[in-house]
Amino acid sequence: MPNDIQISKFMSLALRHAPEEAGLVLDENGWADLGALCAVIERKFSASPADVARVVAENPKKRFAIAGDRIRAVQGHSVDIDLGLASSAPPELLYHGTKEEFLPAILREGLRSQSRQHVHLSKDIETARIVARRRKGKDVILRVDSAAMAGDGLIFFVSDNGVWLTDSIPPRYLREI
Ligand code: HQG
Repeated sequence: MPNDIQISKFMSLALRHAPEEAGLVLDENGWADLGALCAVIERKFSASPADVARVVAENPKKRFAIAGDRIRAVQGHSVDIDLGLASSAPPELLYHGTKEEFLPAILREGLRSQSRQHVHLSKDIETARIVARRRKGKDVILRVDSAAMAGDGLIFFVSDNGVWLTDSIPPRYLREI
């Protein structure tokens, strides 16, 4: 029985960051050939296309989308693709989970997308805590005044799996909670 978490991590790597490591090419919207991905996963993990379909369907964060014979990651990319999302009006407040060690820089220069295409924001504090806990150190949760940002003309997107995305966030919209 292949390990679904290992397969999911490999799919995230291939579909978000390093498609060349899986011999894949992403189109301008981030789509890859599903058959080609399945072939790589079959070789690497002895997992079948049905296993890949299960990993996609049962992924707890719904990280991947299949459309016909194509597959893509729905957010989290570092490669330069356009998800083609329409901008959306955000809720009044959004949240960002991070670590205490990053706080001085964040309060000085704002939230930056770092290696990814967007800053990732959570719709509630609990989700932000889960994001923060991925790294070692003391958790910090920032409240984002998304209503004020939208009022100032800054643009938000929401991915198919409910992650809010924006380009960057100046410090004046951030408050530690
Ligand atoms: C920090 C996971 C210093 C930022 C999660 C974060 C998310 C700064 C780190 C998704 C900074 C970047 C993304 C600044 C931001 N100075 N540090 N100016 N601005 N940072 O992984 O939000 O499981 O790129 O706070 O659930 O942690 O992969 O972003 O700590 O949705 O699907 O720089 O990844 O989703 O780290 O996580 P990341 P993130 P998946």
